[in-house]
Amino acid sequence: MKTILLTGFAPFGADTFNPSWEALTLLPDRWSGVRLVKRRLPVAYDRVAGLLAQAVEEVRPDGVLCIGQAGGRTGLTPELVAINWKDAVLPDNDGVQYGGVPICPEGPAAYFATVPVKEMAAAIGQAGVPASLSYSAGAYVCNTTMYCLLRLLEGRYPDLQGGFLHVPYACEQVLGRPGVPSLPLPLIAEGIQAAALAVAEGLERAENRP
Ligand code: PCA
Repeated sequence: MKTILLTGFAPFGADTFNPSWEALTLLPDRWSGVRLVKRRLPVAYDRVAGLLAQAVEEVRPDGVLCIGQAGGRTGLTPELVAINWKDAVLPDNDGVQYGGVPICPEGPAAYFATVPVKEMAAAIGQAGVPASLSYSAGAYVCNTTMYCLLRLLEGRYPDLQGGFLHVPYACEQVLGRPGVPSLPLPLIAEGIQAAALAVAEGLERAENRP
């Protein structure tokens, strides 16, 4: 049985709800031969790397999929790439703000996801949930999280796959904001579940290759 570590975030900015974490609370711990372990991360540039490293060490999963909210997107979007850059007007929940600096001055310019992003987008779509591949995770805390995750895995856990999935607002977040795209939370949860299964199936296929 494959174990996938799923992380979601606390609310940030003007929001009091973050669908990335709330959707994870709707998912089972085991299903379809996959074990899902869930952790909530703070929206904090300087703390996510350490907390992720702790969680990976403790859980020893086969794959890690970090999840965050991308308000304004219309579907779930597996991220292809994380860039070595922090740049956002919005401070994080610790009050830290970066206006264009590298995450890791000695690190590479970018890391590609090692989870199968195209298969994930296809699997989410097949589950009836809007999805497409994204080529930018932005330059706020989610991008930092993805970059630090992939750097951690490359250095210490080269057999482990990692990636990031952005999810849109849940419907309850956009009440009174006509025109802002959203999806029902249970649908976001189904899409995450399909993505996690695609990661686990990809690992199994790779193992069974002659
Ligand atoms: N989304 C933010 C950080 C936390 C979250 O859920 C982002 O896209 O960077």
